[in-house]
Amino acid sequence: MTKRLSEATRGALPREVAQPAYDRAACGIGIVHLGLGAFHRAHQAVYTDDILAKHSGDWAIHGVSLRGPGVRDQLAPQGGLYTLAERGPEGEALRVIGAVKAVTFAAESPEALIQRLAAPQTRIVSITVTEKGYCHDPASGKLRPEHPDITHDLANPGRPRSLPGFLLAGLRARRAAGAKPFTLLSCDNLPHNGRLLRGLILELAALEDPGLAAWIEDEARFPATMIDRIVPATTEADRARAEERLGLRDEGLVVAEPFTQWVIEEDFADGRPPWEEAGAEMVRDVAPYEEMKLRLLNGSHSLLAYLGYLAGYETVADTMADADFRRLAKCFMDREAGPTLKLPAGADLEGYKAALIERFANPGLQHRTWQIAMDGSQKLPQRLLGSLRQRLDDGAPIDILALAVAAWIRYAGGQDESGREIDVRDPLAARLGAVYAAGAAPAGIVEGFLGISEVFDAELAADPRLRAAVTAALQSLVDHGSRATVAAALQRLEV
Ligand code: CS2
Repeated sequence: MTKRLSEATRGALPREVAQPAYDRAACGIGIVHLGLGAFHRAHQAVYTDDILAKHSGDWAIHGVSLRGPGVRDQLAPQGGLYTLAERGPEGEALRVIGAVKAVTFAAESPEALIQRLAAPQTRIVSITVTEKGYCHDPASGKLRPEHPDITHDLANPGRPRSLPGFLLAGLRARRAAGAKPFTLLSCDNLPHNGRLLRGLILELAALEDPGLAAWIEDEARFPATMIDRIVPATTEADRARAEERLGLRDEGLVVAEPFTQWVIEEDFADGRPPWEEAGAEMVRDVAPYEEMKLRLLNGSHSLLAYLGYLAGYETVADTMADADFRRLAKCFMDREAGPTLKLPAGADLEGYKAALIERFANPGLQHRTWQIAMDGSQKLPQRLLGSLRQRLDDGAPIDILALAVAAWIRYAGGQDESGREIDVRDPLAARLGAVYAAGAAPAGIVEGFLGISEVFDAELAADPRLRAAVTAALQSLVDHGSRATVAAALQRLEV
């Protein structure tokens, strides 16, 4: 059996594989990261690795999984080391990342995690737990006190389960120790992620102890971020291919596109690594960057994922290889999502959109439409519904936005175009399926979906233009399928 990647074996890596040239042992842990998925390992951890390579310093990462022991089992035996495979149209570059020094699974010892959060050395707690990890209502941005993990955490504040519960426990322990709070750095694809997280923590704290809530309000910092890099889930085929090149087995491998971007609000409670030296952009207001990214990149991604999946395409690159779908994505950005944006100063909108088309088409990435289709109920509001609301306010056409919503509904119904079952992953999956089944015909189905208040606010739900456009699109998807519907939409739009 091939040996595992680790400090002891990495000396044997081939020369073409980059690896940490700094003394990992000398770097103390200053960041706790909650949600140690592939995205963090291919994004923030890489920026931090660059900084450690330049300056050393106490900014190494303690990575924590909240959901299961899998990542811990992949990384702990490797001393936190893993490989980043950067795949562009021209090939693949491999680099071993050393920034993650400790890896744990929260549920195994919640007390130990709280202690780590409370330790004065912990200056930043960064977060990538995906949309659903925030235990909030996506349409309103408010905490769901009835969420099972939140009720659990209110009853067991010393042994929490949820992201807000752990953050609050860490803050509580720091306050008790007379220390200042850490900075809470949300790196999830949520609108105003810093402000959103702050609101949720304050709501939870207020339910427990108004004094704690007031202290957090005054002292804690929640900078917003815009994060961008396409990082598909790693497959066994990826690991086998890397093993051939590395000569070592790496269970923690992550695969990403070459592009990466990180925009961070300059608002930290207790220092930060000089991430700008690794290419991050430090700004006063992240909102225009974030909106541009969520509405163009993620909006098109969801559009392509639902329509592409229904059309039988396995990956985004496969979907983009179909000229009609590519034109639809371009038209979506040009005519519907793009015009809603307040652009960041100096932004090159045309260049950005053109780059997105190329990034989606990257044949080196096997980004499954099914993966992006996941958790639609949590994603739609910021990706599509913000643009929709604005277009409706402006009296502007919403054809493609409505088609995207209809494709999500069709997908969430749980059966593909050949009648095969779809493995719909979504916290609301059971309800979505039931609403679809109860609707019988498209008008009734759309009526039912618009009534899901976690996704559609009352104003959107009541808009007759939205209802009519989504119903017509769903009717076409049901009667003619995704490909024919896309072709007809392009014809109508004269693209
Ligand atoms: C994707 C994102 O899975 C998804 O829903 O749209 O993960 C996307 O790849 C990233 O946001 C790109 O930065």
